[in-house]
Amino acid sequence: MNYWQPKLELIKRDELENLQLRRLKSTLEKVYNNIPFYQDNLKNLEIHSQDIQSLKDFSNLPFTRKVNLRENYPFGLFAVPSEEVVRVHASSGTTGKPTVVGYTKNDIDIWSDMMARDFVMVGVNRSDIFQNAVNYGFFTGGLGIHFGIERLGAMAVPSGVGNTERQLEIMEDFGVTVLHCTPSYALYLAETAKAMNVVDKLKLKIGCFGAEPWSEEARKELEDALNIKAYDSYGLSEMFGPGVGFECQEQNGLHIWEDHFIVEILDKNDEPCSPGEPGELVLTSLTKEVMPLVRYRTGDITFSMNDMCNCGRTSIKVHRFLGRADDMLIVRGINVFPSQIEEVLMKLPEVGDYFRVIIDRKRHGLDELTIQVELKDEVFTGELQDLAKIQRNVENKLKSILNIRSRIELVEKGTIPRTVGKSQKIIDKRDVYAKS
Ligand code: DLL
Repeated sequence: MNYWQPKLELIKRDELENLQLRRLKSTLEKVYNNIPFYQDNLKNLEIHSQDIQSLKDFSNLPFTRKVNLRENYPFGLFAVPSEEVVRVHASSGTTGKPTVVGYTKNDIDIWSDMMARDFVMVGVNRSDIFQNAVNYGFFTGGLGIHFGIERLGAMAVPSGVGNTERQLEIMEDFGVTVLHCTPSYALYLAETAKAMNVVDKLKLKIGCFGAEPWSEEARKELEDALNIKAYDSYGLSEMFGPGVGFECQEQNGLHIWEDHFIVEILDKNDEPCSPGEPGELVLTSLTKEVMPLVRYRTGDITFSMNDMCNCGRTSIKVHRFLGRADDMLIVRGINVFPSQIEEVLMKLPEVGDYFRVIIDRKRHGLDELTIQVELKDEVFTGELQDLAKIQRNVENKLKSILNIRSRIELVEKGTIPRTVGKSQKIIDKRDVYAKS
């Protein structure tokens, strides 16, 4: 089986645009008639759903932001009565109330098919045994992925999070062939599998990793360590959850399903970026019933790739995510993305899989960037001068890419805390100082 929904996955561009326009009109009707936030918003701008006659008119519509979800906590953006809502999920930010999203039975169906599409795309089939090692709760990665596995008809192993050794025991005993978790947890699983000497006993062949940014180097590392093909999976609770974008077997960019979303990538002035030019991904949902969102600013930075994909799927492809607009650190006036740091570090043979960026404002209000880097065990020769050499090398490599000098702190393997879910790679201490 190559495609789950071939008609939609291989749809011609003009047919796709007709479908998008039809679905957009019905989405606008829905939000206009049922959601006070959009009623106010669109009325203020004197926009009526009938005004949208082509996808070009679309750019007149106002944006929706995460803060609008918070302001309407918990159910203020729901377009249907609560009798029709069969599930909610929530995602917690670093501050304030979580954002809550809801689903009708039909929303869950669409989401499950979207996930099944993704899994088939990377070669999963009904005979696979699929371990989902993420949190089953408000996080959409638990039930969202789970329902997709069941929809496809593979065997779901809902191992959840925690107890890494037990996770590996299950993987071995059940003959698990597909693994889904965050890439940072996958690295930890790989590290533990090596220490337990079980890698050769595993039957894994495919890894689907997502929910946080990761690098091409991390992919290589995971593929080698676990003998798998590793695929990037992107999604956000506001747009169902996982499944929105997924790599195909080309492993070169993520397909975003344009029958369900209108995709825009916008620059600093909110103008469309050309292919290859990084900008913020803005999504409009076309099929969601409980919480349709118009021009939602994801905060995620990527760029579109304009070549036709060899897999035959016609939907747009975007490059793996470079980070979030709000992850971008401005250090002494220079923009720094943690993904750039990761890319440099993962290429250095002495460096392990974990790093942490600490940014602080100490002397004379100047920002200082410290990067804690875990070294591989074998690098510790006991000779201080060897460490100093590595430190200088890491510092210079980073300087040449980031254009600012950072302080490198080499630490032993195991020093940086392992996480079962999304990892926290940046510790920004500057606010604390600003307040004091
Ligand atoms: O993380 C949904 C998900 C679950 C995706 C499992 C993939 C796998 P939220 O908790 O709402 O939903 O967080 C969404 O996570 O806006 C991105 O900033 C980030 N993110 C998700 N996937 C990727 C990825 C889930 N593949 C937020 N690469 C998004 C980079 C990602 N960032």
